[in-house]
Amino acid sequence: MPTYTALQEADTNVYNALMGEMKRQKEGVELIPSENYVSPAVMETMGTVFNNKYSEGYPGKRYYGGQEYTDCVESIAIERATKLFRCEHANVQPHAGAPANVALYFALLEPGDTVMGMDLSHGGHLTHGHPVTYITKIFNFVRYKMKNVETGEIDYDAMREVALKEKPKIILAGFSAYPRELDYARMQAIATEVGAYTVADMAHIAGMIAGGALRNPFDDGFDIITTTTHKSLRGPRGGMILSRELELGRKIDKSVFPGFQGGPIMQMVAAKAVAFGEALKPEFKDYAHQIIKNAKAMAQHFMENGARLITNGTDNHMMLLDCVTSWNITGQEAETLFDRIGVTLNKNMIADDPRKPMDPSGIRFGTPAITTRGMKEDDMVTLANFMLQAVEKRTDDAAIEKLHEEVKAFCLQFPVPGIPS
Ligand code: DSN
Repeated sequence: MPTYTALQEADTNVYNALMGEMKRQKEGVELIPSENYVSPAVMETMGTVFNNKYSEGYPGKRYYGGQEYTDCVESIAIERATKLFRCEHANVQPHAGAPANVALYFALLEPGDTVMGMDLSHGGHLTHGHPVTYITKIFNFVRYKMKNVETGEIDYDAMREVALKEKPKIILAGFSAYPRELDYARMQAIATEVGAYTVADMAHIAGMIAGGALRNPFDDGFDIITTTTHKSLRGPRGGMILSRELELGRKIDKSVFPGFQGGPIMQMVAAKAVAFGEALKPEFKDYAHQIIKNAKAMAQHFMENGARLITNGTDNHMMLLDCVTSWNITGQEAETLFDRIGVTLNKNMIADDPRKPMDPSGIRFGTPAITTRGMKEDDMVTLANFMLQAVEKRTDDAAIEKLHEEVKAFCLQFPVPGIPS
């Protein structure tokens, strides 16, 4: 475990903040579905001298000298990523998920071209065409939604109709707040009919796909997958673009660099290599399946106790709970209440939410991080009960403080990788 003695000597303020954050992570429950805890090996790699190197270009074709070892780690990352997701090409340089998506659009589209993605109000992501993003000044976005909010079924007939009319160049599968599986084969069939590329933004579910617990869109003929590497995939903070075929991958390489980004963040590329190596191990399969078992157990317990979950359950790692209908409190009030007992999650819009994004009706939470800590189905029931008790006793400060102590004692039984107990 790192000791951080150099940091302590050099900068007390940052050192103290780091110690506070380590304590917070150790003593609290992390339920934000896009967060996770990396292994000590991944963490160590992020803080290495690869930080000191500029490496514009790709292995074997760089603009600066001294690339013997950067070429080595980037090649390992690429080789492992393509093996993990069963595809021909990987670009491991995107700094994060949003830049990966933007670089992808510029690789495949001309200004004015159309992309069809999931409506943000039904779980899509900002980079799939929300008007607040600059990409909507350049490309045209059309949307699809759920047909049935009670089951989460996507309206594939409407998707086809819009696709036939609008002729999108990309049909985009993927979400940041949707708890069900998508029918990739059906989307691929629509894309084939209208001559569109198929792209899956699997940022949230990459770990479950890598571990074989969710379907791999490439198996249904998808052209491209974009992802972050730090969510369920349990790697360093960053992005990646995978292509089923090499030729498309070459276009994407040009778009990422020099089209969109400058030098790659090479310590993160090295850490991606380490994380992908971990994800190729058999125990990662167990982890991926356990994430979903845990989410289903937690969803079931909330529903048995009268909570309204959007789509009435989950197929993946994530749940969306309608706090207004379930508990007569807003999503913001729920987020603040759970913070007080050491449970971290995020307020979130629910499908067709009448409220505003900063004050929505729901919360979003999930299981990748707590599964990394070794929690199982029984522990999901314990955690859900802590949360249900907090809702019930929310006006009683002493009861909330007592619950906080109980949550802390519970958490300390499950070590966080890389943080001394
Ligand atoms: N911020 C990520 C999430 O939490 O879903 C998506 O960009």
